[in-house]
Amino acid sequence: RLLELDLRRALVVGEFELHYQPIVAVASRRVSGLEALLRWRHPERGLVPPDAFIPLAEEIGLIVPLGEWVLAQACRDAAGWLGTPKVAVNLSPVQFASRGLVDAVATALELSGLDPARLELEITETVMLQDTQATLATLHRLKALGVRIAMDDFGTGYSSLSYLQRFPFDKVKIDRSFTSGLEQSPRSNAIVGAVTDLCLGLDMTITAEGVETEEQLQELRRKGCGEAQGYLFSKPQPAAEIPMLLARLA
Ligand code: G
Ligand code: G
Ligand code: MN
Ligand code: NA
Repeated sequence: RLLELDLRRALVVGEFELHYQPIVAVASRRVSGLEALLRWRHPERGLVPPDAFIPLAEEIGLIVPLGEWVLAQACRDAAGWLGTPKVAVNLSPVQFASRGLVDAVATALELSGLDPARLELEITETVMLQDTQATLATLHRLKALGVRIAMDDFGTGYSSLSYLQRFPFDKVKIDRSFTSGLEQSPRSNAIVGAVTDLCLGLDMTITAEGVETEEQLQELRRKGCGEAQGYLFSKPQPAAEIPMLLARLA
């Protein structure tokens, strides 16, 4: 279990870093928030993406302390940014189900001084498959802290409209597999339109992920989609680049 040892060591010696990708208001093109995306700066392997180590971190329980580090670091970073953009943090289902999650969020907010309304927690549909009562209780405790909750990768998992009815989401992020078909695929186009209308009706923000072209952005604008995220605006950037990015896109 070489990788396991390596991963535990990485957290201790501080080899993880956060990159950030802007989330932009479709109408104004202003940055409304930034999503924190975890990277591992490995001494020999270089920059390792999360898909390569998060499943193992979940398996060995390291995702809990690692996730706490992400929460604390993202809140600290955001508290120092110019203006008041939100910061979005991805939560693993394992981390979501862990006992200390709500306390970890509260602690990250307290130590950073970040306004809770500027913290957004992204959870996937997998979380909803777990014990509904416990999930609902956790979501309400998080909401009581004043943070926002977003459903990530909407449409790819076991999407059920009942989740939108039962759980207090502030935002839905529609998966990039739908965005990428906006122009060529009438089906993807119809799905994005329907999900946008649904979110508008439920008073939730909708963010289209993976926006890569100006044409996709215009189509999203026509549909009334509130926010967009993707390479059209920026790839995820190291934390140190964010002040300049904010000055440029503000
Ligand atoms: O940035 P990239 O496209 O490589 O991210 C790949 C996946 O890793 C995405 O699905 C994203 O949600 C997930 N991810 C990125 N950062 C974190 C994190 O801090 N915690 C968890 N649990 N998942 C993350
Ligand atoms: O699952 P989640 O939405 O958290 O994952 C976000 C991931 O999507 C990030 O790792 C990021 O690198 C990737 N991503 C962000 N914007 C784009 C885009 O415009 N095109 C593609 N192909 N990937 C993107
Ligand atoms: Mn995400
Ligand atoms: Na996503």
